[in-house]
Amino acid sequence: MGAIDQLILQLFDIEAFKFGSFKLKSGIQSPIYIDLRVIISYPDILRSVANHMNNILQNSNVSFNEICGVPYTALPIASIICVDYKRPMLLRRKEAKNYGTKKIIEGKFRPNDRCIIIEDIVTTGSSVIETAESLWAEGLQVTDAIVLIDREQHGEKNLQEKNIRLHRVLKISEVLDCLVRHGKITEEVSKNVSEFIHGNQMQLPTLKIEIEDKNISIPIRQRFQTIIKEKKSNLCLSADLTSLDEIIELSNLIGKNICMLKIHCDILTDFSMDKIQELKDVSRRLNFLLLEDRKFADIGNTVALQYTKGLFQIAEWADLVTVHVLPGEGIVQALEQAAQTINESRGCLLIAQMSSKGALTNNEDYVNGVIKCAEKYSDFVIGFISQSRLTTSDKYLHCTPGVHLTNTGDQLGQQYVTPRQAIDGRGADIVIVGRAILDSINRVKTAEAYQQECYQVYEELRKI
Ligand code: 5BU
Repeated sequence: MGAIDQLILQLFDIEAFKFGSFKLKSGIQSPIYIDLRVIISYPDILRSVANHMNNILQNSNVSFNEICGVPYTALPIASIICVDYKRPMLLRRKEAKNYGTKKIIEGKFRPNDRCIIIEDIVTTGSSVIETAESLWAEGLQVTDAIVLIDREQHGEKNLQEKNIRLHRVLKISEVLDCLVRHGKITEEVSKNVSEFIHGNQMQLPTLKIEIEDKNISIPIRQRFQTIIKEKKSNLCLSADLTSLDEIIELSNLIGKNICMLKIHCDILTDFSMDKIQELKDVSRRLNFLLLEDRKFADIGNTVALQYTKGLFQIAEWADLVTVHVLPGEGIVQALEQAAQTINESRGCLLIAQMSSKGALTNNEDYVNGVIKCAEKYSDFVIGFISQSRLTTSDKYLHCTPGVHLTNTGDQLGQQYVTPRQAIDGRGADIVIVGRAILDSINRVKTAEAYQQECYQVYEELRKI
């Protein structure tokens, strides 16, 4: 008898497969019930399951640094494989702790490490996807998952859509064939189960935000507002670093905490369209917007070229750009027209007031002109860079830079307020933070702290 048949029969003997009529969590009546938790009571079977997974690992040539088991049943299996391969194990908590470190992934790893996921059974693939998403958020690379049984209910396709390859020891159809061949179940039972499986293909309900991401016509304003609410973050990281590689690495780590990443592409020493595409991919995966803080300030014809052409082709990748209205509203008209050649929704933030000492922008006439311009081009202008609340309309997001919890300014005119002062005193919706995070000892922890502080104050005041 082949090793696979042997494993299936062992699982049958310990009643990991039950046939009859079972009510599932979803309320659906199922002719099969698979309970792999029982294997922990049978060390030989546990060993054999791990061996089969080891074979898959060897044959598929998947390289990995760590192994992450999905609680609970897959954890003992993953532990055995980790010991066999002498590789560290990770695990994803079911709930983040609400005390201490709030970590969701336990175990040691480095950003960019490759990690494979081990799961006992896959139906829709949702638990593997959830695990992968938490690992991605920590900057790990996850492309492969190994499972003991694939129920063949669309899990493989759901995983494929997330770029995760599914490797399985057993397919449910193989289990049924084997049990019929060995006289454990009748043809009729097998047919019944097959029909149930085929009739219950479970495409994952696509999250609202994913629909929005894929739907390129979704207005950027709406996407922004959804991101803020769903991620509970109104923090924009100003990633004023000169290496795009470093920004990509950082955004992999901090992306989960921010609603927007702001960059200055003209300070990058390693800019390329390929790399910026990589950053765009991270922004889609971790669900934040990309703002190029270009501060356009020329006549319409020139800015349209600066926006779409040259080395940076900003319009191709930046969801939002910043614009001075100093040259008159033609500048916004030109950018809006240029953005229409792009197949995704684009928008801009008008610079109404600046945070720096002695800024000439900060007079009433100027600011009124900016507001008028926003109203005229309200399909493209989704908000302001400001130091005070300019309008009562919820349509415009007020984004405020010059924020630091412990400093009051720098040597070159920057002036800081705290997140609370920015949101409460100055009416900010979005808080833009740069060096307070970048120069901190632990950027990830500091970003988490700013996210929490900013959103808490925002929630308190705006009662989201
Ligand atoms: P900081 O490190 O938090 O001081 O960085 C602030 C960022 O916001 C930086 O990229 C500035 O270019 C940007 N900024 C600003 O500080 N003040 C303004 O009024 C405007 C932009 Br507009």
